[in-house]
Amino acid sequence: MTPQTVLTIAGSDSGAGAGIQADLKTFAALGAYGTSVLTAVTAQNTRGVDAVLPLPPQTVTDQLDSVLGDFAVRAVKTGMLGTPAVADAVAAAARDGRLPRLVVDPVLVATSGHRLGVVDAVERLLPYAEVATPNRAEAAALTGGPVTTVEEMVAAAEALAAGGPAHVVVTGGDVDAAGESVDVLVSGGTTTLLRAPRVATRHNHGTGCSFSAAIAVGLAAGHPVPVAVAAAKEYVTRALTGARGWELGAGRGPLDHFGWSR
Ligand code: PXL
Repeated sequence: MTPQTVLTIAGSDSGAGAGIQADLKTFAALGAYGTSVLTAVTAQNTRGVDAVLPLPPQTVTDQLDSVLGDFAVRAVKTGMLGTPAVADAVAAAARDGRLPRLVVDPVLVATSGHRLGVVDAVERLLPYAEVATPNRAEAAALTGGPVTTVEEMVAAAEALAAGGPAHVVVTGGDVDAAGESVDVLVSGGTTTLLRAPRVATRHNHGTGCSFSAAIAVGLAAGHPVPVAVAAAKEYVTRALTGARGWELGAGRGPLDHFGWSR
């Protein structure tokens, strides 16, 4: 059977733990056919980001035209956009209705501290998102308030949902919640806490990328947002668990994307 086609619009991670590489692995692990539009090239490994080259907006538009002109793309996710000009190019495609079932992962800063995007750029795209998936730091940057507790995650998710995307998940894999990873989903006016056991590992590089990519696969299959989000959380928990004993690089290593199928 022909797989559903999904598209990631994101940056390249040369260490292949996050970005385009994490997205394509997630798509493949979950049975979708992944296409990719690169927004930037990063030089990085498990220890951090060493250099970033944003691509020209026209190069992004050219890739979008090539992919969307040929493939029946069912769902799209965006990750690192890099510059406001690239965000504008992507937002123009969204405005024209060319990016179905859009998941926006508002990537702003790598865990290593390297800046990968600006709030201004992300805000240009958020109004077109069906689902937005900020982590706590990104939710704080977008709402202007601290997001350190589950209560603040709820407030931030509700504030973001009021201003654009129909569905918002604020991820809190790192929130202090008694050994649990808690995400907050606001969907159709209803707020839900999604809980999973916290996986004790430093190999969590690319968790956010993989989560939003997995949501896009669920949406491409036609699932409602809450179903796609719950399945994505299960997938990421499994991928984190699989990589606990891995030794790939000296820093924060990648997830076990294909543990799902083993
Ligand atoms: O996890 C956010 C992210 C997204 N995209 C790229 C990245 C990172 C984090 O390092 O490198 C390319």
